[in-house]
Amino acid sequence: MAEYKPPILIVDDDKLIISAITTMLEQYFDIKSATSGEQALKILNNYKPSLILLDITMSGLNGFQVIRQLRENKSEIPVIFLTAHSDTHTKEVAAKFGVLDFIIKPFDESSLLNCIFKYLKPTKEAPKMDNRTSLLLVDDDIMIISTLKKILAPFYDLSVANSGEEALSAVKTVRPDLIILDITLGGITGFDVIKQLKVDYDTKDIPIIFLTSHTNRGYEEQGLALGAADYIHKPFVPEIVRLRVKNQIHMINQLRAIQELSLTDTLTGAFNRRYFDDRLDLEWRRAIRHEAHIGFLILDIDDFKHVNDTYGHLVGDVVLKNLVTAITPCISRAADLLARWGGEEFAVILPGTHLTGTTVVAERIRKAVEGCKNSQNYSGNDDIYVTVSIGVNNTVPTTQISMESFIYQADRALYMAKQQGKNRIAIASKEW
Ligand code: GH3
Ligand code: MG
Ligand code: MG
Repeated sequence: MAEYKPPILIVDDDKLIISAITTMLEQYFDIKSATSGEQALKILNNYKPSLILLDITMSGLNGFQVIRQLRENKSEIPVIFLTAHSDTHTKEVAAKFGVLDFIIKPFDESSLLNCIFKYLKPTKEAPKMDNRTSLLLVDDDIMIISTLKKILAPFYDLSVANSGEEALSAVKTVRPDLIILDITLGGITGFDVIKQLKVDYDTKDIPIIFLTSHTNRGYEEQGLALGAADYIHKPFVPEIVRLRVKNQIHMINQLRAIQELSLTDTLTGAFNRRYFDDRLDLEWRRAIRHEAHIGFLILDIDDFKHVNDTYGHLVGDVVLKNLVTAITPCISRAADLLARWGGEEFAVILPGTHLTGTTVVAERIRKAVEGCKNSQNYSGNDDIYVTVSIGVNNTVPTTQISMESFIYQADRALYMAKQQGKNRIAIASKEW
């Protein structure tokens, strides 16, 4: 298999340097270049390299201005400065904006490669950039942030907050998978931050690692009692921090895999009854709060017993799987939900949908099933077609209406559809 070449952006106003670096690196990396700071920022609008090699002295926007702008735009792409000399000011700016390293001009191929390889190497496979794990680093000490960035930037998407207040607002926008949190910050403390995050349904499960110079036992006990996943003392050994973060991320990923398994029906891949019950409950209460409509369908395969009796249960299973594949495109909104209700029955929740819309979706599903030949995963000679009957219900829930009676009405409508000849939809009456 071909190696994955991580993307690098070279920014230098000297075309000869760009061409020299490109020649040295193109064997290992996917190179793009910009000959000015302005051009670099434009490219970075819709290009996310794994690393930027950034010249400092350029006409127009210089390297300092480029990195300042990037960080102001919340971009934490790792940067290495290309420079003829690294004076005190350069070092200060580098520390402030978390620059990984310096490559001092003039350089030769091996020093360039050695420096870059410390942070970035070609890999066997492309990393899954879409679902890269994101970390939020919270510390008011820029040196700590800079050290953390060096060890973590190659593996995770990083965001930074310099105060507790900033952290709380960043959590809302970034939705980090893990937070590394200092305790003593300028305003509210890390303890205040964790307390607030733990009482919010959306943030209570984000693991938090305290990284603090408070080494006394009381603090550590308090941190862990508040629900922190781990507690690390400053000064810290960078590699230990990286490994502890890695362990936490490993645990989160396992937990997510288990959660996903526990929510889906193994045969069809649709959501299972347990998840359905939770979501219906949630959507019902949400609809009460917003005085919004909720649409509900219950569908049952017609004469499914006949399919099993004629072709066997395994083919019956294939039909169930194909049914889910056929129905899935019929429900398009993000909040819509299809679940296996049990056996050969399925249910659909359509939050925020009026009766007309609910009926349209029901009819669309009925047609899609009717037209599905079930040739997928089936190699027999017969064309197997099935149909469904669908009970439709819709209401604007209030505290006076019970969810159970709402479901019962849909079930009655389904029974009517069967009575009236199957392969049809029937709408529930409020009188039932
Ligand atoms: P109706 O039109 O009245 O709904 O008739 P029907 O034959 O579909 O209904 P009935 O309730 O008599 O039979 C349901 C059938 O669904 C019988 C049962 O074996 C089958 N079934 C339920 N779950 C599964 C499953 O997971 N796999 C297979 N292959 N069959 C299933
Ligand atoms: Mg049934
Ligand atoms: Mg049936």
